[in-house]
Amino acid sequence: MAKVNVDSDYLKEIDKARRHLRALISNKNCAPIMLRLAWHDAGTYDVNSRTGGPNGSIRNEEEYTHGANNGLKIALEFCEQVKAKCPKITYADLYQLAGVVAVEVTGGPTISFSPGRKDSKISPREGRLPDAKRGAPHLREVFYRMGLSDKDIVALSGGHTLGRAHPERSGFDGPWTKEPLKFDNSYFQELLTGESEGLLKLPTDLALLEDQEFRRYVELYAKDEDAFFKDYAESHKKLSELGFTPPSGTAKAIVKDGTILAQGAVGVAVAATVVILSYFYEVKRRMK
Ligand code: TBV
Repeated sequence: MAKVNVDSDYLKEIDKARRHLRALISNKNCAPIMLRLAWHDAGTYDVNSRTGGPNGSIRNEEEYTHGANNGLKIALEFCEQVKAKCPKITYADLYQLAGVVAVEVTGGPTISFSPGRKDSKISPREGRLPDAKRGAPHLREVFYRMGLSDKDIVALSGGHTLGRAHPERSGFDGPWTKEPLKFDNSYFQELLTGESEGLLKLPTDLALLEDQEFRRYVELYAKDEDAFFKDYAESHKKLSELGFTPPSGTAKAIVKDGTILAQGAVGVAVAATVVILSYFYEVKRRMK
């Protein structure tokens, strides 16, 4: 498929899709499964063969029927409702935007989003996502294959602040935190104290405690939510852009809080000039 033309029309479509996603996610309370969808589309990336990654291939029946993707058909169908209203957006961008919005509307950090991902019809073979029944060496093997680091592993695992496991999907049962629709650092606090009854701990969750390198981050994030939010936003952005280089030299936009303030070369030049002039004006005013 040809490159995605990220022009001002495409940026408008992204903005519209973002607003539809906000409404849909708050209506259906489906932030957790939308985040899981974004992660499972991206998490197949292989840095050496440059295959897999956030390319929308999870929409292929061959891939969404992989065992690790049990239940994600629900999230794919929610996304189809948005695709019907915003047909220009690629599936690859739509699924990643859904993940970013899911974190945002549940109170998590703002994650900067660059559009332009291409769709692929080619699905990787089954077995690239982590197996929840295994330990630290397995986690490292899978995340290093994506080109991600120990810090990314722990920060992204904090995504389990949202949602729950379902017996009919994964065989596990229950939420990780007391408020599974709120994005905060409680996943790490619950992991460390282990006091609350009935909360879920997968073998991969426990691996974060047993491995010294992982545990440093667990302890930091449990006591410092700002540090968690900052690292989470960086790691999530990396995950959402595996194998993707945002196009440059196409339409630029000045975006504040997800809203396009100005777009296109001229719009950006004008907006930048206004910002610079108002700065000088402010300096002059203060000197009086
Ligand atoms: C659900 C597996 C975000 N993740 C989820 C389930 C399981 C795992 C339950 C599925 C179900 O029964 O509905 C078994 N969790 C894992 C595995 C690991 C893990 C294998 C290994 C470390 N998860 C995740 C990342 C992100 C998530 C990177 C997001 C950034 N996963 C996620 C959410 C939900 C699951 C929000 O994987 C809840 C979905 C790194 C819902 O409520 O429907 C953690 C990591 O940790 C692996």
